[in-house]
Amino acid sequence: MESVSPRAINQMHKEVDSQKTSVDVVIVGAGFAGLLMLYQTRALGLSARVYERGSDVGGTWFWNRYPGARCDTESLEYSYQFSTELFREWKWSERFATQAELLRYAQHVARKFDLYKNIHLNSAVEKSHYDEKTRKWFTTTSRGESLASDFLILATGCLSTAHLPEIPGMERFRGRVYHTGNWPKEGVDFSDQVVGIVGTGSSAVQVIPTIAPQLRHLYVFQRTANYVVPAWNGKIPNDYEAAVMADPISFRHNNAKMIRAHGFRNRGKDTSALSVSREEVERDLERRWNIGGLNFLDGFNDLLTSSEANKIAAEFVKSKIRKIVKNPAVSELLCPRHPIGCKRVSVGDGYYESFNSGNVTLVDISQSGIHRLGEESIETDRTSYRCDSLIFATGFDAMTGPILSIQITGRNGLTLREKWSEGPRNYLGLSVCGFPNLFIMTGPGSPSVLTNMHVSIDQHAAWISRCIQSMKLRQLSEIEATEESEARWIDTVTEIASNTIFPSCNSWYLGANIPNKPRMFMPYIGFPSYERKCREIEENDYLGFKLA
Ligand code: N01
Repeated sequence: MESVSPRAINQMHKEVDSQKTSVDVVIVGAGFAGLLMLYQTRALGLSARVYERGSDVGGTWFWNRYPGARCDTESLEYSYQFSTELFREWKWSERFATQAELLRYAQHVARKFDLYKNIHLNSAVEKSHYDEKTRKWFTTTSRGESLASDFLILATGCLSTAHLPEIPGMERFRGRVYHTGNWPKEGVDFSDQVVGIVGTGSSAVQVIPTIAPQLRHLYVFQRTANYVVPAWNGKIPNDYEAAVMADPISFRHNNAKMIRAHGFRNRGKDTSALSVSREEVERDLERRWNIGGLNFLDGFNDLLTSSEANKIAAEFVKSKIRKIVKNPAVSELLCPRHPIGCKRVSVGDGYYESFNSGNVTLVDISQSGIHRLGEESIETDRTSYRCDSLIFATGFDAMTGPILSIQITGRNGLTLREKWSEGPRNYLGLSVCGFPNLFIMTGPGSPSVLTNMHVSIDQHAAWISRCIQSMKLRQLSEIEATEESEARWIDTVTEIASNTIFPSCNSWYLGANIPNKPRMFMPYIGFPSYERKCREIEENDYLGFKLA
């Protein structure tokens, strides 16, 4: 009998899939969330199609290819755990994985579970509207494809709409301009160039020490100084890896008990930093500084809720900056003025050290910003800096940007953009009143960006698929949040945040980095309580939802 290659089988599957005019589920995005959602829906015997704007899977790790890009959550935690076989077979080469390794991992998962056959690449979803008569979503893409589905699931990512600020003279600049969130696939050779980088958030913190050694000069334009803790990246210790692999289920279960769903092994005490001596708090901070990573603020239970306790941690990091950076004027400029943690703390090695190098200049633009771009320069109110290339590490229209870039129309012709004109109102972050059978993965209103994304993705994929399964079994065709449950949920998210230091500065969590974006604290703080609430709602026949 003639054998057929796996590639040919995949192609045949794809052709069959392409001829469909209706499926159970359309999923937007083939990042880690979209891939798992596809896997879960198929496991239930449902038909599904994923549309992905990129030319491959991977989402964040497909687009963010800038020099030095790597994850700030530890590899063993930042990986899928739905399959123990997958978990054990993939060997991470470092404690914090690089973008390239994370992309290879996403591709491996898509191949291993035969997911590519239902993924249409290079297909950006432009519009989707709900038809109340047929109770179906109709989705169209940039390639002119259109498909009806019972459910629409947005797995569009939280940090996937790059924000390029409007600066006068942008069109005049003759050199190359890059954004970290949209980096060219082929890479960039900056050898011997003079480069200007705008922004000092997590992306810049990784770019700066990586490219500085190859440049003639680097100008760093800083509007707000940033807290950066070390990663101390390196190989994963064999004994630690072996212990995790011996019992992945407990590993996962324990991490999910943490507020940010990671770092159980470095958990702190459930006591106030103000209930012990300052020396004891500083000893713990020193220990955590030497461990490296995002659990730096986990030592006590009020470093993110009491401004007095927070100040101890903030001062600790500033004392480190003053020790590392030799020029006192530069180190003062690098010392942040806001509470630590209200903007995401960055993790990276060698950032502050870069400013000791003769070819790196910190330019303070906190008072008057960038005035304009010249043909070959960036200009502030005082000085013009000649640059060959510019890197904008200016962040993203976070959480809502990727969702609202699609024209989504629900009941009575209401668009999601109109519905969210004053902020992303929803229930559990999962569902929006007026938009039946639409689910959002790790969106605003859910713990999302304040957690290990893999744990949140896993919880959402499982909850959504159980919900769809239950509806199919009960022959229900509509599920939708009520207006009251939505209002109560937004109050809950806001109230929890108001008891912390999070809303106290202009962060992207609040939408404050995007001109004219409505201010609303978007993530729900506390993975364990969120998970519990979702479970209770499900056990109470989807309390707060209308079912039909
Ligand atoms: O973006 P950001 P990012 N003129 O928004 C400045 C994740 N991530 O891409 O603070 C001048 O944090 C802005 O200044 P200010 C992580 O969750 C993770 O770095 O608004 N400057 C800020 O300094 C992270 O939090 C990893 O005053 C302007 C910078 O640009 C999130 O992605 C790696 C400006 C933007 O910082 C976003 O990080 C990378 C303007 N007009 C990213 N507009 C890891 O896992 C903005 N800025 C390690």
